[in-house]
Amino acid sequence: MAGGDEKKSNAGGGGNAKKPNAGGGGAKKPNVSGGGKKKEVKKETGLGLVNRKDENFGEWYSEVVVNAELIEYYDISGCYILRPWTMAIWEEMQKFFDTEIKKMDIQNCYFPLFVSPGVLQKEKDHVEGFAPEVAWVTKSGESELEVPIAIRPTSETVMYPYYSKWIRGHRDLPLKLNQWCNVVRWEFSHPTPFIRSREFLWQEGHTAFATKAEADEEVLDILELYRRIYEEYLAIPVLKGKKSELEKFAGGLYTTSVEAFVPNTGRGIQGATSHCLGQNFAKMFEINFENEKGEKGMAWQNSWAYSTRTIGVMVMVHGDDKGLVLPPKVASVQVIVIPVPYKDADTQGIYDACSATVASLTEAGIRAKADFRDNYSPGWKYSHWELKGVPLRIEIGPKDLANSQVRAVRRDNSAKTDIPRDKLVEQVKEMLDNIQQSLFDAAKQKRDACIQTVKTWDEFVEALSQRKMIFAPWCDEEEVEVDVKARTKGEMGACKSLCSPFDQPELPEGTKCFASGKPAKKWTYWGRSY
Ligand code: 86X
Repeated sequence: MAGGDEKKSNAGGGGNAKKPNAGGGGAKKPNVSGGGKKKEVKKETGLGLVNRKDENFGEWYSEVVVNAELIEYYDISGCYILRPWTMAIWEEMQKFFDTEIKKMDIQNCYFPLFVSPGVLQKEKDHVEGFAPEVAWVTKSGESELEVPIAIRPTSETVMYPYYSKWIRGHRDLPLKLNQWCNVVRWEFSHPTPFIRSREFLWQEGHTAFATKAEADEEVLDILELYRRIYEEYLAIPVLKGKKSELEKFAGGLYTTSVEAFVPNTGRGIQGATSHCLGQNFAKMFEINFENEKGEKGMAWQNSWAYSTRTIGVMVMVHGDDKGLVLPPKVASVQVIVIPVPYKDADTQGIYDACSATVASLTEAGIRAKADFRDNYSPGWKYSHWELKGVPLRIEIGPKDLANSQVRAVRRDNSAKTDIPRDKLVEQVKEMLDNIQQSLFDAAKQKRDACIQTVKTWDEFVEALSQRKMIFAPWCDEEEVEVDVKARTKGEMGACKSLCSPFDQPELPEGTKCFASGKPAKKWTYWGRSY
C-alpha cells in the first residue's frame, strides 16, 4: 500500500526537504547492524535509528531523545533544551499531580531561585556533603558581588525561615505548600538527558504538621500519587518502600521512594521520594507553635519531589529500535492521521476524511492531529511519527475511503485494524486504553523477569553479574550495607540497597542476612542504580 508512495518522494534526496534529525549531535555512523529492510527504511526516509536498544543502549538513548525531538543538546555540559514534545508530557503529569495535591489542600507558591550564603550554611550538616554541587553567582556585569549568591539545589533553606515566621500557633498548622520550579545541582558524574542533568524541573512539596501521625499519613499519600504517575501515566511498574539509613535523605527522619528498573542496563532508578523530616529542620529553623493548652510544640515536617527524570525512565523502559514509544495518557498527540493519496484517487476526498476523523476524535476528547504536509511521503510520515512515539496511527487511502473505514496501526506492536467510520471513537478509545495497559503489562513482565530472590552472598554476586535486581533478606545494619557497597565496587559501579518494600513477604524464623549471616530483619531490594 504505502510502498509506492515511499518511492515517490524521497525526503532524503529532495533539495528543500527538511531533515528532522539534523543537528542531532554529530555525524551518523553507517547502519551496519541493520537488516536489509531496516537499511532501506533508513535510506528512504533518513529517519531510522543507527543504534539498537539491545546492542548499544547508551548511544541508542541519546539518539532517541534527540531524534524524537524531546531534547536538544546545549553548549553547557549537563544542560538540555526541553522541546515542546517533552513539555507536553511534563504538563500531563503536572496536571494530574497538581489536581491531586489541591484535593489534599496543598497550595502552590513560588520562592526565589537565589539563596544567601548565611541561610545555606544554616543547616551545615546536611549541606556539607552536597557543597561541591552548589552553583554560585559571583558577579553582576564586571563587578564582583560583595556577597556571592547560591542557586537553589533544593529549597529547604530558602523556605523554612519563613515557615518559622508564619507558624506561630496550632491554628497555623498544617502548612502545606508546593512549588513547581527548576533547581541546579552542579553534578560532576556523567550527565544524561533527563536522568542526570545539572538543571532540572521538579515539584517540591514542603509541609508542616502539629503531629507525627499527620505527617506519617501524608508521606504515604504522596508516595501513592507518585506510584500512580509511574504506573497509570507512564505505564512503568514501581516498587514502593522505605530507604535504608544509608540511602535515606540524611537531614530527615525516614525516606520512602518508588523505585523503577531499567532492564537493559540492569539498574534500579529512584523514581520519586517522599520524606518525613521529623523535627530535625524544625529544630534548626525554629519552627515552633503553641498548642491548645498553651504549651510549646515543634512542627513535624515532610518534603517530597518528583522531577523530569520520570521522562527519562519512560524513554528507557518503553522505547524500541524505531524510537520513542509514548503511553497514550502522556502523549500530546495520541492519534496521528495520515492521508495516503494515490495518483488517480480522490485526493480531496481523502483529505476531507482525514479532517473529519480528527474532528470526531477531538470532539471525543482524544488528542488527534492530521499530517497534511505535502513535501513528505506517507512512508516518511509513518517513520517520523513512530520515531516520535505516537501511540496510534490512522491511515486513510482510497480503499478506506471507498469502504467508509480507516486503518489503525498501533505503535507498540504494529497491529493493524480496519475501523468502520461509525465505530471510530469507540474503537480508538478502546485501543488507546489497550495500548496503555499492554505497555504496563509488558514492562512489568520484563521487570519481574529481572528480579531474583537470593539467600546467600554467592547467589547475590551471581545475580548481580546477570544485571538483576536482587531481593534478599537483610540484617538492616548500616555497616553491612557499607560493606556490600565496598565488596561490589567495580567499573560497573557499586551495588546498594534500593528499598525495603512495604509489602513484606514472610521472613521465616532463623533466616540469615545474605551479606553478614546475622539474623535477617527484613526483605530488601538491591541493585546497581542510576
Ligand atoms: C536532598 C531533599 C529533599 C525537597 C527532597 O528529596 C524532596 C524535595 N528536598 C533533597 N538534597 C539536598 O538536600 C541537596 C542539598 C544541596 Cl546544598 C545540594 F547541593 C544538593 C542536594 N541534593 C539533594
